[in-house]
Formats: sequence, structure tokens, C-alpha cells
Amino acid sequence: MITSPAFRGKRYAVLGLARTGLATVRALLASGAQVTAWDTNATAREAALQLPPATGAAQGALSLADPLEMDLGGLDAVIVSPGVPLNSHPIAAKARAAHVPIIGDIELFALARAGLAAHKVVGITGTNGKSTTTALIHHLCTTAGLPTTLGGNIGLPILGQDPLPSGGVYVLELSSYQIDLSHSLACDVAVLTNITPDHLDRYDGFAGYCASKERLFGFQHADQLAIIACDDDPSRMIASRVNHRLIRVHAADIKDQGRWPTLQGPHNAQNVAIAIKVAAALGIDDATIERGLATYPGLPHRMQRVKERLGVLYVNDSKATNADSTAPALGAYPAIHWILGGKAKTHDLDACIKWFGNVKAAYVIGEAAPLFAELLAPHMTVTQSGTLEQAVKDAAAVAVPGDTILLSPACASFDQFRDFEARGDAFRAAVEAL
Ligand code: UMA
Ligand code: ADP
Repeated sequence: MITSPAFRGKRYAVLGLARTGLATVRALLASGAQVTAWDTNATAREAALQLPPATGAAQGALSLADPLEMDLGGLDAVIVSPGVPLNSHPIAAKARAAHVPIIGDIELFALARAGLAAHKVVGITGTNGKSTTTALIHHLCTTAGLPTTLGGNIGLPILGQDPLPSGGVYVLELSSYQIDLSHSLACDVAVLTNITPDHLDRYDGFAGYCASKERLFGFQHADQLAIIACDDDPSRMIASRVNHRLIRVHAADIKDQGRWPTLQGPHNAQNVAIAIKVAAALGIDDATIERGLATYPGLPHRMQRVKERLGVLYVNDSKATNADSTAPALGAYPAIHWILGGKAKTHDLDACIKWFGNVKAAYVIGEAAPLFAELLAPHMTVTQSGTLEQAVKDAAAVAVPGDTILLSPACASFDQFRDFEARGDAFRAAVEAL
């Protein structure tokens, strides 16, 4: 766990007690801070009370109270989880009125850096490809023998990770929500993979979402490095406004992906182009980079081959939560039974149209089923399956050897599942149950 003397004796309110909040409370208590924690969910509050006591010299104190009901005056900060919608949640106005900053765990990490052994931080943001690029950079560092850890939006709160020895590299996946909650994370290398419309329920239009991503580069110092994939207009625009060291990359820089089995497809060319430049900036030599690319194991829920059964391939791409991330999966197989739907983020599937020729039939599920059925019916056979389990059964009943049954939902999961991981696990279970 990462702790800091900078938090000793300070007073914080922590709102949200899931992964981020619990790791934050633990780190603050172990640093000797006074913490008032809250979550609207009683089970989450109970989990905070069950946290193991802090070890070491510093011992903070924990109490439970709703920050909306308490006097915020005198607090050093209100720390909110990324999932708390700051654009609509009343805590934002209340903290502003009390002149108390609202921050997140990433900002606490930024404040703790002064006490860490000499290190570098690589921060990766973008609409798609963040986790893949983060895990790949981490793998290249490991291959080079550098002390390294990964954290952030990839599902591992950074304050819960162990501090690195001198020369370490912290590789952080940063969502726009996490960037919104930071003010000073100066990344030695900051990365932007791409930007397409996403999370528009949390921002004042697409411009607001782009501005959130751009802030990561505004935090950097003059001698730090920005690496931006310039394959879309918003990313090119952000690159044009960077006034410090900048490397522009393109998916087309990568000519031959044949040697890297888990990094196929044009989207992964973009991720690789970025990772190579980051690794070089960290001093990793070409031969080690090549070895790392060839041995990268891939991540679950991203175009993951789950099973081959009766000549039919089952692929779990549950992490594809918008049409832009589903498009490359549709481009990767020739005869697809496509399972899609969930909580739609946009009202179209335009990014996928160029690959419709690869789709034999679609099976729609969740809230977006009626919308997607209407959009797809002119192009392909559509079955209203309703649930993921039924969709797997419907597709398996008609698929023939050589076909691929692909879960690539182009939607968030929250209408039917806890998160994309639970959805991917449910897909695997449904396949195993056939
Ligand atoms: N809550 C309240 N009151 C509210 C709203 C929420 O008490 O008004 C509570 C909820 O009950 C919940 C907590 O606040 O217990 C919210 O937690 P959270 O959703 O932030 O959950 P974490 O487990 O801390 O997960 C967060 C990120 N979640 C989101 O951004 C929504 C995780 O990213 C991230 O992996 C994790 O921190 C560790 O950094 C997930 C994600 O979907 C994977 N991210 C989005 C994406 O990738 O598109 C941005
Ligand atoms: P993120 O963490 O940004 O959501 P992931 O690496 O988890 O990104 O990939 C999410 C989805 O997007 C997967 O379905 C994957 O196949 C696809 N994808 C990965 N990299 C890219 C990219 N550079 N551009 C577009 N889609 C991508």
C-alpha cells in the first residue's frame, strides 16, 4: 500500500467505498489521517468498518457519516470515487461552498510521490485501448527487468499497490473521471490513445469529454513527454496544443504484426505504436521491446478466445463498451454471430457498418435491444434474445463449423451486470453450459 507523511493528521471525507474508496481509506488510515467515510450502499459501509487495522507508526481514525449531512468546514479534502457523477451529485456544490477541494485517489498518489523512491510515472488515457496499452507497457517494463506496477482504471487502485524501489515505473490507466479528480499528476510520460464520443452522460457534450482528457497534458512539466496517437481529429487537436516534448504516433507506423500473436488488428497496431515509443523513452532497448511484444499475454475480456466447440469459436470481447471498440472485433473474423446490446452510449452503430459483411446474424440483448434490432434489421438477420444466456443458446443453435460466436456488446453492462467483467464471466459460463 502507498502511504504518505503528507496525510498525517489531515482530515478527509471519503465518498464511495468500492475498490477506490476502500484502498483510499486504508492508505489514509495507515498514513495517520482522520477519515469520515460514506457510501449510499450499507454493505459498502460495512466493508470499510471491516478493514484490517493499520500497521506501523501512524494510526488514523475512521468514522462513518454522509458528507451531504455533515459540516465540511475544516476538511483538507473530499475524496470521491470515479463512479460518483460529479456533474450531477450535490457534493460538488456543497464542497465548493465550504471551500474544500474535491479530489480522487490519483491526486492523493500525486501528493504522495514526493515521499516515494526515485521513480517515473506513465499515465495512459484515451477512449479505447487504455487497458491494453497500460498492460503492454507494464509487460515491456517487466521484460526489461525494471521494477514496475500497474494501477488505476484497469481495476487496481494505485494506493493499494506496493511502493516501488528506486528506478521503478508506475504505469497508470487513467479514465476521464480520474483525471477530473486530479490537479497535479505530472506524468513523466503521458499517453493519449484515441478519442471518440463516450461517457456523454457525465460531460457537457463531447467537447467537455475531450477537455477532460487534455488536462492530463496540462499537468506535465516542460521536460516531460507527451505521446499522442494522431489517428483521429480530437487527438490531433490536442497534440497541436501541446507546448512541451511531444511524439506523434499512428497505427500505420506498424507495418507487420505477425510476430505478436496477442496484438492483432489495426487497433492493436495503434496500441503497439504507442507502447514502443513509451518503452524507448524509458530507456528500454529495441531487442527487449521486440521480446516483450512477442510474449505479451493479452488481457481477459478483450477479444479473448474462450472455447472452440464443434468447430465454432467463442470469443469474449465484453470490454467493447462502445461501437468504436466493437468495430475492430467485427473486422477480425469472417463469419460472425454477433451478440450485442446492454446500456447504449450512443444511438448509432455507425463505426461498425464497414464490417457488417462479416456478420451472419445478430442477437440483441438488454436495454438497447429494440434500438439495435431496428438499426441492424435492414442489413442482417436479428434475433431478440433478451439475455446473454439466451443469446449464446440462440447463436449456438445455428452456427456451423468455421463460424465465430462473438460477444462484443458496443454497450455498457450496467443494465444487466455489475460490470463488463461480470458480463464476460457470464458469457464464459453460458458457453461452458452448452
Ligand atoms: N456511490 C455513492 N453515492 C453516489 C454514487 C456512488 O455512495 O451518489 C458509491 C457506490 O455505491 C459505489 C461507489 O460510490 O460503492 C462508486 O465506486 P466506483 O464506481 O468508482 O467503483 P470502484 O470499484 O472504485 O471503481 C472505480 C472505477 N469505476 C468507474 O469509473 C465507474 C473503475 O473503473 C476502476 O477500475 C476502479 O475505480 C479502480 O481505479 C471501471 C470503469 O467502468 C472499470 N471505468 C470507466 C471505463 O473504463 O469506461 C471509466
Ligand atoms: P479501455 O481500457 O480504453 O476500455 P481496452 O484495452 O480494455 O481499452 O480495450 C477495450 C475494447 O476496445 C476491446 O474490445 C478492444 O478490442 C478494443 N480496443 C483496444 N485497443 C483499441 C484501440 N486502440 N482503438 C479502438 N479499440 C480498441
